[in-house]
Amino acid sequence: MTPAERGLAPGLRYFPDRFDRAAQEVLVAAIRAVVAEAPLFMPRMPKTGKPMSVRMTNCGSLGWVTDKDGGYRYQPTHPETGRPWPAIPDPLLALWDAVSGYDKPPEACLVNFYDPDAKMGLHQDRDENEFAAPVVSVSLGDQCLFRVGGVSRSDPTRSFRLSSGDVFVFGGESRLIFHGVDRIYPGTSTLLKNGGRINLTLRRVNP
Ligand code: MD3
Ligand code: FE
Repeated sequence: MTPAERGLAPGLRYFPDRFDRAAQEVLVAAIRAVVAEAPLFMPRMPKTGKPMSVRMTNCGSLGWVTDKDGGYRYQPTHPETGRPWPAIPDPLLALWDAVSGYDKPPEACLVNFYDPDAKMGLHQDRDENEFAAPVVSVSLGDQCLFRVGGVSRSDPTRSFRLSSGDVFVFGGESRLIFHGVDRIYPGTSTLLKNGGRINLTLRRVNP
């Protein structure tokens, strides 16, 4: 069932298998090059310093980071190397142009890497200064159980499986919905040599 068929909020668009296998392999190679330049780091929750189970890096002029003392934020440099983030790979810029409906390019591409036991709790993405731009998400590797709700935490949620190559666009009334990743299904893709899942999210931070 598609998100629309499940009655999901307007503004959410789903492009199953937007990237075919060959295009997924090109993306993975590009992301490996990003990770070589900007190593995955372990994000920590504000105040408690509790590590998240997802490892992260970024490309683009800004990257999303979080640590105990600084909290959630976007910054132009890697938190450990201090170097600028690498450029966003061309196929992702082309995807943004094709599906975002927004006239300026994305500033940030957050790269989330999930081991088989990683997950991400229900949350909103609200660290950006521009909510008129959508968030565009690309899934690569193992399938996951993705959950989306409404704009209030207490709104009912629905779950569905995301597969490698799938693209979601969260715009309009869906831009501030709660969402999370409840589990990874190990061994459901041969794309990544050592398994796991990569999620890429393209974001416009400033209007
Ligand atoms: C709905 N990532 O990085 S992607 C995140 O699969 C994040 O790694 C998840 O949530 C992942 O913040 C989910 C789907 C997604 C991303 C951003 C959204 C859904 C969204 C922003 C607004 C609404
Ligand atoms: Fe999110």
